[in-house]
Amino acid sequence: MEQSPVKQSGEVGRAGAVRTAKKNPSEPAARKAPTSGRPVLVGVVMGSKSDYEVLAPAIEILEEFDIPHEARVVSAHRTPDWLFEYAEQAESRGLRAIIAGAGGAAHLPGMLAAKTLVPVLGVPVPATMLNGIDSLLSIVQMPKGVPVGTLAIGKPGAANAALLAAQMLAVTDEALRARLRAWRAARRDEVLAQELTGEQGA
Ligand code: RP5
Repeated sequence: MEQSPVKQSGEVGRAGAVRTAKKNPSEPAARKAPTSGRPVLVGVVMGSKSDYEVLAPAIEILEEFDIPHEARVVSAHRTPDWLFEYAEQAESRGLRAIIAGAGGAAHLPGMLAAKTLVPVLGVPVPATMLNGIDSLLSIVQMPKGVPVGTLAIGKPGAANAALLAAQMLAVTDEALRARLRAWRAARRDEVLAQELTGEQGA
C-alpha cells in the first residue's frame, strides 16, 4: 500500500481522521483545514498539487458560502489505495459531495464515483498538450451506471462545481439557499450596472 500524500502533509491520516499538526501553513493543503471543527460536507480532491490553482475557485466558493470542506491530493494512478480509502470512507465521514479535479487521462472522478454513492462532480484540469479536452472527454464519458457530474474545463468548471455542490446542500438548508439567492442577485446586479464606454456603446 502506498503512503497517503495527505498523511505526509501532516493533516489527515489514512483513516480520514483530522489532524491539527501542520508542517507548513503556507502549503495549499494545510490551509484547507475543515472550518471551525464542523463536520466536513464537501471534499475537494485533485490528482496532483499542481492542480491546486485550477481547483482554487471551488475552494473559494465553498469558503464564501461557509460550507465546511477539505482539500486533498488523491492520485488515481499514483495512490490508488488511498483513492479507494478516501472514497470508501466518504459516506461514513458525512461527505455530501466530492469535487474531483484531474488532468490528462483524469480517471480520478470516475474511480471515486465507482467506490462511493456520494455524488462526484468532475472538473477537467488543463494539464497537458490537449489543454483539458483529454480530461473533459475522460470524465464526461463515464459508461452508464456510474455517473460523474462533469463541469467545464478549468477554473470556471471548478467554481461551478462548488456552486452545484452548494445547491445540492441547499435542498435541505434554507439558510444556504438564501445565501445562494443573494449571490445570484449580486451577479445580476453586477451585469446590470455594466456600461459600455466610447465606441463600445455606439
Ligand atoms: C494528473 O496528472 C494530475 O491531475 C495532474 O493534472 C497531471 C500532472 O500531475 P503532476 O505531474 O503535476 O503531478 O494525474
